[in-house]
Amino acid sequence: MLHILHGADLHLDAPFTGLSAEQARQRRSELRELPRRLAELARERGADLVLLSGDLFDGSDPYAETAQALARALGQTGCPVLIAPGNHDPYGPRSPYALLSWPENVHIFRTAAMEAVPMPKLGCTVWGCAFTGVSREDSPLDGFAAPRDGDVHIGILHADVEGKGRYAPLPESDIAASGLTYLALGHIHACSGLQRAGETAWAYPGCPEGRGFDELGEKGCLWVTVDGASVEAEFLPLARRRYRLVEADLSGADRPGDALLSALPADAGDDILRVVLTGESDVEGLDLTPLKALAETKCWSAQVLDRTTVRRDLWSRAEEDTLTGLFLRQMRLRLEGAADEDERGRLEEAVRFGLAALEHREEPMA
Ligand SMILES: [Mn+2]
Repeated sequence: MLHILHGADLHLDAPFTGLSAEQARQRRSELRELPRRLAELARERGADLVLLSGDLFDGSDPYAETAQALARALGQTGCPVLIAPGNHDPYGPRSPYALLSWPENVHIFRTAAMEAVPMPKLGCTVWGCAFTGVSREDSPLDGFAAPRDGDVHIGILHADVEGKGRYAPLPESDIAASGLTYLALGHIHACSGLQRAGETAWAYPGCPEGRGFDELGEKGCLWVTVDGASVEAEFLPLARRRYRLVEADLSGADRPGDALLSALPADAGDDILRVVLTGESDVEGLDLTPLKALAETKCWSAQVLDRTTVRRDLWSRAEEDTLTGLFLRQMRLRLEGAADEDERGRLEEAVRFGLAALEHREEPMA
């Protein structure tokens, strides 16, 4: 049985453009901690292999301390580490992969063609290749087939499955023909979960830390167990901070701050939130600055966006000789006969939805 810790797309030294300069600096230093936590995870769980499928660095010229911290951490995994450089950190004579001295247990793939690294103690062979420039338009597995020699064959690549573009487009048919038991991929930043093409299982772990609101929620790596032909994968969260979207409905709220606070999740202390204010608000020209400060008492960083609509006088058109007028007169009668507050609330909501539908506006948020 083989236990593999599979990570990709760390993007160390990413600029974190959505944050203040101070917070971006803090994020970069937190990101630099990621390899250490990855190594700890490998050691604690007793991994047989660590596979890192490219884009470890955001650019080919990372800070020296970042590359050194990565090399140091990877020396502490207690097992072989294999790296397949990606389009953000291609292998080249001036890349940190060539310039830095890496610990003995770290193997870096250096060629665009597939290279075999036999692991006799583990009864497996790891095949991998590298981006050697910022793009490649061929499939790295074109014509590739691992020998049927009784070994378990594992692959590691930075590639774009079913992609058409410049980042190693990889047809699923090439994966199916590869003879690999597991293919550890990098490039796509959302975790794919375990996929299958023919007899080959493949997966993208996604990036282990989000860098913006297009990389939401829990992020991490994969713990892959290979037992003969059977492959299983477990997602392990690793992100220090999550990006999350939150909606705060201000409808009927006298104090927007209270509505905002009650919408914030209790476990967001370390997270980066985008709070979208919705609903009908009586407050014209909401002041977002104090609301942002208030939100940041419950999370690490917040953006606050105003998407509220100003409350309209619902009944102003009740006397019109139109369908809208008829609808409003009917609803007014029902409201007058409402048995309790609950029913009143539901009817008022029905009026808002009905008006939105009749006027072809977007439905108000319920
Ligand atoms: Mn990437």
